[in-house]
Amino acid sequence: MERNEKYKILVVDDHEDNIELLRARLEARGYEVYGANDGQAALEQVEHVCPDLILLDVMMPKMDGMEVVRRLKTNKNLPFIPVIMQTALDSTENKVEGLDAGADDYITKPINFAELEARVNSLLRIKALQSDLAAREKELSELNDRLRQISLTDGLTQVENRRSLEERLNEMWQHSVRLHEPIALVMCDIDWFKSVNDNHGHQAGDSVLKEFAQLLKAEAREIDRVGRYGGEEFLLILPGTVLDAAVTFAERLREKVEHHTFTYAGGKLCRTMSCGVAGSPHPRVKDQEALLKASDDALYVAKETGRNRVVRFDGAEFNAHMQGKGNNSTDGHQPLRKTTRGQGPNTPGSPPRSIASASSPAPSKSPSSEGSRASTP
Ligand code: GH3
Ligand code: MG
Ligand code: MG
Repeated sequence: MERNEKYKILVVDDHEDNIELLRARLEARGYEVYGANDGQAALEQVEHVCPDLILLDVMMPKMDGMEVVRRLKTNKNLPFIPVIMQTALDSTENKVEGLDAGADDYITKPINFAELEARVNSLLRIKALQSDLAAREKELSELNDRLRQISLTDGLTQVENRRSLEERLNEMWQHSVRLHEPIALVMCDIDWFKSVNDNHGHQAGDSVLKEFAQLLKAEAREIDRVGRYGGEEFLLILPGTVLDAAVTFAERLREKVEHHTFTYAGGKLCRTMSCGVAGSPHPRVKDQEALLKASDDALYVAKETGRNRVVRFDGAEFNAHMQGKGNNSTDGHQPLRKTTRGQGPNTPGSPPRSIASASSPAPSKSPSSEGSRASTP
């Protein structure tokens, strides 16, 4: 492996003469040499200079070489540093003990320098391969993180995508159950969005979606999750929030959107949104699927009752509408057909049904009046 820096070798020996002898030889071969006279000094040098290889004497007073290698090899904060034990005892037992303690090789004193050089070179080659491998692993792990990030982000709006929302909801639901904390959902859908595409082009539609996502994000708290659940449908997960507070929040969002002017290349336009809000604890919300469905059902009612409005799951208006429909089974097992949303009397082009109560905001204008609301700068 090509490398510009010199390799750093730490020589550990309680005899200064031995260190100097090896220093002269190794420096002549182009290595940068550091010395330490005892085990403790060796460990300190390792922290300071982080050597590429250690030549370690076994027999030393206080802390012997075996203990030094044991400590080095069990220190998880250190990279791989090859250790060659140098021992005067040419006994198999001694070599085995050194290798067991974590040494990578051994050499017997008196040192044959040609042999030492060959062992040093071979271990430095392994070390270089190791470093290369570690760098690749790091790169791969960063790439994996990036891929995961991409897989959880909506490409167009850069907010979380449906998969991410479902993962987060799952986690947050478990958390809320464990800690007996409330949790709420706001399901939002842009009203008459199709007509943005139809009247101003798909790119204008894309611009509106991006701006809409940022608008929701700006209003949400740091701990809330905001994501794109489907085409022009967005979900907010509000942990630690009771249903009443979530309805108030959704109403504020609805007003923001109503008064916002969306900009696209070539013009400006306004849009409204409808929201369905559900929360837990609630006697009819037993799990996260039921919570999600409750918010979706409430959104359905918001669409059916005029759009540009916030409907609370299991509120008076919700229940009246469901009874009128002959469908009050919202316990999470009988889904309302999504396809009914935006159809029937509210088919784009026809005015929305105006059965909103007096206290409700004015129903959103139908796309038939779009021309007057979209302006060109
Ligand atoms: P409603 O008030 O009932 O929600 O009416 P709507 O027109 O908003 O709803 P509808 O379901 O009829 O149409 C949704 C449209 O959203 C249709 C689809 O082409 C468009 N859409 C979905 N995803 C994208 C997107 O990524 N970009 C653009 N430009 N349009 C999209
Ligand atoms: Mg819509
Ligand atoms: Mg929709």
